[in-house]
Amino acid sequence: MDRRTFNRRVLLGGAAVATSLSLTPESAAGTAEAPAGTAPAGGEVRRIKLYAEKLAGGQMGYGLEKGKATIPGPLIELNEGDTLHVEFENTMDVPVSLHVHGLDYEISSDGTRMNKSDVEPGGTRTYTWRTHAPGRRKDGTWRAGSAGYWHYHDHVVGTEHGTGGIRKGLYGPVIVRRKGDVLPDMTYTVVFNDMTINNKPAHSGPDFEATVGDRVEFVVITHGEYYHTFHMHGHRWADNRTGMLTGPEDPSQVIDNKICGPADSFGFQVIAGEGVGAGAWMYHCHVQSHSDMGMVGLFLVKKPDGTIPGHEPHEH
Ligand SMILES: [Cu+2]
Repeated sequence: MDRRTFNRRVLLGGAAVATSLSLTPESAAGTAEAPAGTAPAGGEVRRIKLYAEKLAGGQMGYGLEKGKATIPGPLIELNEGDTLHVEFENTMDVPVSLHVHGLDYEISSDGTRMNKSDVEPGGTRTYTWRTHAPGRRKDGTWRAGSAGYWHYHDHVVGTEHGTGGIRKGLYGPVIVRRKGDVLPDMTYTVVFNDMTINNKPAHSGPDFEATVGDRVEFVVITHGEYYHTFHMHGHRWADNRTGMLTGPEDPSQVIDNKICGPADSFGFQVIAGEGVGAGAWMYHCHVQSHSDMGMVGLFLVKKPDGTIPGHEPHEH
């Protein structure tokens, strides 16, 4: 089997998510084929190209191809043990960088001006990110694995902390999966950035679509000046690494609302419409003034025939 098919979305041959990244491994040494629907063992070396670009309206974004930058930037998925080389090109007229949270990297991949790891206009630099599985240290203490919902962002535009770059849209999600993790049918990213969601104007979403029964993964990230609370109507998740309970005795709290401060990130999976059915389910920041100011979008859960009861599509 083609090693690129580690992603169930690819295995199933459909419902691929545009922002999902199917990474090309250079080496599959030491890995075992995993059953469909679960992540295989890690340990692959992968390589991608990433571009920083100017977008309309003074915004900026990351993209996997020239002219295809998006806000948020592309989802980067890895398995614990993988190494990723990101060949990063700056197509803009100001220095920019790539700084990741949660993963292992040497100081030369820090993505800060202080460590001379930013990229001048027109320049290229390879950032190397590594990940690892949990394990015991020699002293017997436990070292956490890399698995989690993480993110990357610029660290140099505007200020030496990338305040201007982040504000303009230079951020994106990273998911590191553990062997055996359940894979979703689709993944959506919600970034509370100052008073926007994904840098969109207030009261304009973004909206996310699914069909009843789909396994939908959400990655939630905050950037900017404010604390926010992510709330979704009709759906709940577990407040742990995966957002899923491991069994009926799993002590993780089940929640439908979670605080997310600047540079925090978390993720979870839901079964769309489980127990509640199709509908235009709101998600929003639950700080009341923030909801009122438009930090709201819709989780549009369709019936199998494509309709959504009680919902007239409209600009909101
Ligand atoms: Cu808020």
